[in-house]
Amino acid sequence: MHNNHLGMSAFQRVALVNVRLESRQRIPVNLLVLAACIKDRTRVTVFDPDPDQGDLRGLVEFQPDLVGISFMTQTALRAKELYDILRAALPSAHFVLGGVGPTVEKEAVFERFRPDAVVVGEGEKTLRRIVDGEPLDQVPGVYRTGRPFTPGEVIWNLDEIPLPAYECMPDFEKYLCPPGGIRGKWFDAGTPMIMTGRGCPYQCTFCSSHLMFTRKVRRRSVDNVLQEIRRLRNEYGIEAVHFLDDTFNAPPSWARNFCEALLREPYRLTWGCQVRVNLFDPDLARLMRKAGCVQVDIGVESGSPKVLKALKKGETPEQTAAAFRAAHEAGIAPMATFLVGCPEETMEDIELTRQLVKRIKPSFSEFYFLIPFPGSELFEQATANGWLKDRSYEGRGMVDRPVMEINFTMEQQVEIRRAYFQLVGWRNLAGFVSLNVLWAMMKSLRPSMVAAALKEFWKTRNLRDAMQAYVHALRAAYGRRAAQQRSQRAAP
Ligand code: B12
Ligand code: SF4
Repeated sequence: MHNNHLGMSAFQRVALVNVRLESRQRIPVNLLVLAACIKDRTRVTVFDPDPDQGDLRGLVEFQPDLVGISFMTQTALRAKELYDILRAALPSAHFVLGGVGPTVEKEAVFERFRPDAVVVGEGEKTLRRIVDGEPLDQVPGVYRTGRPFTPGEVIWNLDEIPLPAYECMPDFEKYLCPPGGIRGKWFDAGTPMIMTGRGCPYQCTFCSSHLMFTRKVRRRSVDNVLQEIRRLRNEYGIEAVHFLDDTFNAPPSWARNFCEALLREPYRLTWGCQVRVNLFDPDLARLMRKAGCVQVDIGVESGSPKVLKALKKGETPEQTAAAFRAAHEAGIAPMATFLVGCPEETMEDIELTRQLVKRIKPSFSEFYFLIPFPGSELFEQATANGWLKDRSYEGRGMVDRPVMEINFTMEQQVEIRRAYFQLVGWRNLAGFVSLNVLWAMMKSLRPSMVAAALKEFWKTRNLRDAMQAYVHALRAAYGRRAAQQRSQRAAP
């Protein structure tokens, strides 16, 4: 039986591990921030194992005495696999689990994994206290079955949180790779993500964000965010970023102040973010465009007022139409996400959504099946009404098939989604593969990438594997380039 008490001693080597299902890589900003909080106390490294490569050697060779694993509900199964492998390979290490997955299901996760601790909520202060060797029962935010639980401290002043410690990720430069996360554009150094705030005051029934960040909006100071941007530019040559806040324009005054401050900076930055339509207007759109915003992602969900009400979205189709108009007119590409299989949704509501799609002309549209994540109001409704038919979404990442039956069968939902995608087919293609991207792709092609792809195809006769080999070679080439440029910048 593993010792479930960490005792008073501090840890010498901490590994923070991200769990992902796709070979597509995104900088694990949350873990880099956590690393920044403890790097003055211990040696810390952030790992982001590629599920397709399956190589955990670097992590095991690091010989951590504390392993922190981060996952969401939809990556929980992969997290358990990784946990079992690492626990066997590192028998004397201690294990803590954190992230939205453990936070919304702390009891079940503790029972399933039996770790030393589950960290509930924001991890910065809790992890620091664990690393300092405080007895676990005294650390707020630590959950263990059968022990008293005190919620962790909310960090009200976000400027207290240090900037992400990119240097704690051994192959960080590999993440600075084109095309980046802004559709239809190509950035040689990729598009790192920045979080400028936490907390959202809205009540959407499918959302569990408040369990992590509360319903009170907290924003970093504009200057604090600019420091992160300047560092990314000066050290890594970044030209574009993506803001991953739930709602970038809450409150709109913060977004305005940020844009005005950005315009006073001596460089130009290209960026994208997520906005709510009820807080977006033509003036803000124009100002954001002037400050470099080229893409806004908008959770439209439905074209039916009745469905929006059932989801407690707090927005109307009219507001959505006005916001899309404002974005198009300002020259910002508005991207839309919609939900399929909502409560109270009938064929008339689907028709209203189709009409709205035609009216607002999103530059790119995505259609998701509605998933009831634990901790959300929808999850309670789904359980109470017997809507949930399939819980396997815990292992599947991007959710590609329905899991509930409310008014439509699974087959009908698949058909509805297919018809939606048909409606936006060309527009989606144009939003994604612009001439600019095609030209940049051609220019970036290197014989080594083509050779890697051909070799893999020869071996497996599988086009997907060949594409993946190409992408790995591309990342490696850009990673080497970014590392080289970084050392040149650092040289006196
Ligand atoms: C950016 C984002 C994405 C991005 C990138 C995700 C990524 N892995 O980097 C993309 C677009 C890919 C994405 C996709 C999806 N996402 Co998403 N996403 C977010 C978003 C907006 C921000 C995530 C983030 O970086 N937050 C900032 C950091 C600082 O917070 P954090 O990760 O929670 O970390 C803190 C704590 O959790 C804790 N912590 C985290 N890890 C660890 C580890 C240890 C050891 C410790 C001690 C502490 C700790 O400390 C951190 C600092 O305080 C959140 C909403 C949100 N507000 O968080 C949704 C969210 C995480 N996504 C969600 C969902 C549902 C999805 C999708 C399933 C959507 C879909 N329908 O396909 C997919 C699934 C992707 C996948 N393969 O897993 C849900 C998750 C619900 C759940 N129960 O799991 C959220 C909460 C949104 C919501 N409204 O409900 N997402
Ligand atoms: S879905 Fe977005 S707007 Fe709605 S409550 Fe969650 S974070 Fe807020």
